Amino acid sequence: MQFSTLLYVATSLLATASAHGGIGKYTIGTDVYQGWQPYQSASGQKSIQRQYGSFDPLMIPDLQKVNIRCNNAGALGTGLSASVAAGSTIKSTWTQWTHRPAAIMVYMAKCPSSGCNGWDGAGTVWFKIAHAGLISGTQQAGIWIGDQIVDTLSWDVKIPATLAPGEYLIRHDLLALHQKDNPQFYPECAQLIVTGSGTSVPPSSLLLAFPGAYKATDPGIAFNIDGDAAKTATSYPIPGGPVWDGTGNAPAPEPQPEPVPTTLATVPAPPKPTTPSCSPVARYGQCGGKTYSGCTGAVLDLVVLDPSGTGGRNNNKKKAVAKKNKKKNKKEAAKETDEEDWDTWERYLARLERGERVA
Ligand SMILES: [Cu+2]
Repeated sequence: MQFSTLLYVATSLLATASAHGGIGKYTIGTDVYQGWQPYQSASGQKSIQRQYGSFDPLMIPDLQKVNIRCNNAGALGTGLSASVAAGSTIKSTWTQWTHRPAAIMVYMAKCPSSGCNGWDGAGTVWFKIAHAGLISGTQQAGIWIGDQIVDTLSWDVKIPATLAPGEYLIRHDLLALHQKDNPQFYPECAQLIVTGSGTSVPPSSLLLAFPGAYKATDPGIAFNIDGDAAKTATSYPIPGGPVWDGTGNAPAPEPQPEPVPTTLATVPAPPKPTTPSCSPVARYGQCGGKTYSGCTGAVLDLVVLDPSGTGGRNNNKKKAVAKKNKKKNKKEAAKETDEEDWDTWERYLARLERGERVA
């Protein structure tokens, strides 16, 4: 074998070994974060991305292994994290990608208070923040998000604007579907420090575990792109459940206000108060002079407030009382001339009874 042939074979083997793909860098604003370099020595490498071994895919049997989480056997961080504001965009750039029929899923997981670097992402802690699959056309002949990634080698994902700040892992997962019933998974994780004033975390019903989130029987995983159904189907069921919409539980729920009725028909009218909000005072009791500061409610039964006229009966009653008082006053005044002051007081009260304004 000639040297040139040997070189060709060697180059082909290397190309085969490193076909497929992996994220090589993350760009946040103007900051570029180098990804893990699986074909360079692990010694001394530092990256926001978790260590992984190659651009080779994980397969169906790996769905039950810890490798499916971050494409390693639990290797932890190398001390670096990228700061990113909630609501901003992370651009992932793949070193290479070759499979056009492919979906992408992106998840995050809140790291414990000790931070991400020493945490392996175990538990039902992952929530999906973005995904894409079949863009247009049929499964077999249409345009997939994988086409875009082959063409541009990049994809943007937005950190939910409402997400509570803190340390998170982010997990990108490309799913190649070009081989019938043999899906290939390409997950990688990176460490983030999310900033901002958001208060939301996803509801527990949306949280997933890796391994566990994917099953071999999921319709998007038990998938035959060569089958008859793929010739006509114009949508693709992306694995891993729905994307969190950014609303949901606050980490430390605030006390909730009283529920507001939404349907009048189901809400009885509030009962009328059985006691006035201001305790009535004895009749005339409020006439204590300028300094009086007590309840003024009792005066209402003296002043005519009856625009409809239906209270005429009460008016007649008051007039009768006043007349009686007047007659009584005359009689008493004749007998007791020294009670003039008292008479003045009685007349004052009578004017009040008639609803006249008195100084
Ligand atoms: Cu591949």
